[in-house]
Amino acid sequence: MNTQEFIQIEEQYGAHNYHPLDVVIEKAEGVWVYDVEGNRYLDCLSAYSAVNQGHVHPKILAALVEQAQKVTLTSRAFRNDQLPLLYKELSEITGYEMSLPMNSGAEAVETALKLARKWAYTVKGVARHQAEIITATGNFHGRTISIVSFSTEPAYRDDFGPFTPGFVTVPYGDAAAIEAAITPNTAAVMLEPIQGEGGVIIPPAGYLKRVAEICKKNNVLFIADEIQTGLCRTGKLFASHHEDVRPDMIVVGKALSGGFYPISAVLADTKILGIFKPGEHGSTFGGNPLAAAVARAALRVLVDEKLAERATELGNYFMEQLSEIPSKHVKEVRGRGLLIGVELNKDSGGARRFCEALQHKGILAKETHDYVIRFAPPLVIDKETIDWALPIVREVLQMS
Ligand code: IF1
Repeated sequence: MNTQEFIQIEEQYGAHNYHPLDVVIEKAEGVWVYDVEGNRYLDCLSAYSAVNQGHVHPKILAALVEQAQKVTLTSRAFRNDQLPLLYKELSEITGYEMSLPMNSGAEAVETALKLARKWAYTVKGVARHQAEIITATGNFHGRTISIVSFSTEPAYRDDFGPFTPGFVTVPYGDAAAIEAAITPNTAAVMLEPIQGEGGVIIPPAGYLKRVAEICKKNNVLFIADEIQTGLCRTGKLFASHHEDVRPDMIVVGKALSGGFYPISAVLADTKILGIFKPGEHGSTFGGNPLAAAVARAALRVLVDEKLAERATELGNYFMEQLSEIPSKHVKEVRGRGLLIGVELNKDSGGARRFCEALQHKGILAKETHDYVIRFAPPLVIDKETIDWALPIVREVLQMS
């Protein structure tokens, strides 16, 4: 079957909860994906930063195949030989004493929210069911009803009420607004160190550090959602590290498996993660041996291939070159490491048409919030490939 035939079937039988580009991918390797006609594209989305290690990384594939032939799922009613090793290796790599594995990023975010509330009631002494969690405008933390309850994006939130109470939203980037929103019932502040979906929004220098100080001073937990910005994407293991901030909880997902398998986790020290007692939280697939084996291999690739350093070096080069492209459409080029956003002017006609033009020239990029083109290729990209892409991006940004 060809592209149109696949699209026709998808449109008929599948819910239309996305508006994807009309490219039907059949296989992928490294930074390249191939459609059903054999056309090759440079992937500049990395499945929203889930394939930082590159598509179908051989070492992660080998770990998946080897484990899948042994045992894939034991449930947590019993133990398995991969999860303890993942716990240990996550702790050694991230510096957090404990972790709690889940499957999707949203599940891990919900886990962090539940943990913050339980901490508020059992440690801080907040009156039960009065806990408040502060979040930021422009946030994206997942699609569950509790998470969209504090979304400021109408498309993500409207029509899904009634909403979960206990969330306070303040302008992103404004530390004073967070301090002003803190009450005796505040359990936590949850932020993305850089807002990916919000349009690659980088907060003012010192913001994260200031928020961490405010949280410490007010006995409030600082939760960093690093599901998209973490695991080397922005040039450090975690984006929080750009300001030497060590959040009380870090939420990871996506590249934790290199795109092979849904696995996410909450990272924290024992004084926080030790609060959960047996039976209080969990999930059928959470911590399964296949996910754990895949995550162990994915983490090893990040470290062995020095992907954080690579993201810094190649991200700086890519951003520098993009900034030099003269284009009446470009308002700003911004980013950190290989999480880059090109914001277009409001009279540009919107980012979608540029993404479609890029697609027809062999580059897959995704618009976010109508006017930003996100460039986030796998961190295994090389300078030669960036140099191959730049003339194409230039041509597209200079179209009328
Ligand atoms: C979609 C956005 C990105 C995330 C952060 C939690 C989650 C995500 C910072 C939830 C997930 C994905 C979800 C996917 C598209 C994509 C996305 F456009 F939706 F917002 F990346 F920016 N925290 N982001 O970025 O993780 O439950 O999906 O595993 O829902 O359309 P998940």
